[in-house]
Amino acid sequence: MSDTLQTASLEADFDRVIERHDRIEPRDWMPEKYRATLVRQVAQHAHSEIIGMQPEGNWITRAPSLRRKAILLAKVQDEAGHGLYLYSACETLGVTRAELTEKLIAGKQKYSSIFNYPTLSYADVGTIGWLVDGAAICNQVPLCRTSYGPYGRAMNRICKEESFHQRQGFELLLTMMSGTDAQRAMVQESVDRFWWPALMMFGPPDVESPNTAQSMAWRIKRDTNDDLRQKFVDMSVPQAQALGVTLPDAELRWNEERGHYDFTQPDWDEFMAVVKGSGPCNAQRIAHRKRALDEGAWVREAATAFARSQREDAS
Ligand code: FAQ
Repeated sequence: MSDTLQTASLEADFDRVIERHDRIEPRDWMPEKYRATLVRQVAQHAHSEIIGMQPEGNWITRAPSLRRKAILLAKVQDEAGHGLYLYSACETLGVTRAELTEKLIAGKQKYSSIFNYPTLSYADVGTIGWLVDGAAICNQVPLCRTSYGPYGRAMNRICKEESFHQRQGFELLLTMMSGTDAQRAMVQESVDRFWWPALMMFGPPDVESPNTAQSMAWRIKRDTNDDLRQKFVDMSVPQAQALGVTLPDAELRWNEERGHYDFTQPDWDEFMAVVKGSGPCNAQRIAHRKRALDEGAWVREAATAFARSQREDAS
């Protein structure tokens, strides 16, 4: 068979797997652009989990009680674990974790815009759990059915843990909301700051999203950015009412005809600026990641030397 005929037949097999809502596995043939799209999305997702440790990690030494410190430590450790599952999934596509980290530090790969905003009070730990993990769950539950096997399986486990994170954030805010006026004001101020960046997490509006159509056709993404954003708003409004906080959007109201809440779009110019590196914490986040990488070099060298000596002893 000629090369062209063989590629056409492999492509037809690939299309049939996608059509059946089945999984593509690492050793299966896949179009180069499918592979590149997955590397881009999964790497960006992994980097988000790792960089996402920083805003909450900022409060570990200043947690208000031993119980809150233990909860926060466990959550931040979970995010590290999520990053590692996702780097492993990405490595099945023929890239190494070291290459991906290098690209992150060089600004050639992205991470979620949300982590370029600062955490200014302990209420932010609760708001990140409630809104940021809440948005992450909305986005990630459908990704459990993504077409690439290792990514979907990583998402199954991550989603279970993210649901727990969301509940702990809500519980922290609920506790603060039943406290003093100052604590309630702290929660409201935090929600006012995080609401708009949380809406941005789903990516640009569908009409401006260059990747959505192809990623949906390949079933890498299972829903569009706008559909997931709407789902998040619909889910968050009753939760805000239960907490007793006001979401900072005067246009937020139930639309009987649509069966959804109407809401104001976030500032997309701000989103673009943050994605391009001009957010409040972009430089700080990457500098911190680079410092951790440099300071950990001796650990990686020692682990590699130990693994090599074990292999030599065994042979
Ligand atoms: N931030 O065409 P689209 C977490 C980029 S949750 C930065 O719509 P796509 C858990 C996008 O890459 C957060 N950049 O792109 C946690 C593209 O640029 P490129 C992580 C963004 O891929 C909680 C361009 O804009 N979750 O970490 C963002 O089809 C608490 C055009 O956009 C995931 O990554 C953004 N928000 O859709 C951890 C979920 N949005 O690459 C710690 C998986 C878009 O062409 C504490 N990812 N861009 O140069 C996805 O579902 C998708 O990649 C989207 C973007 C929906 C994020």
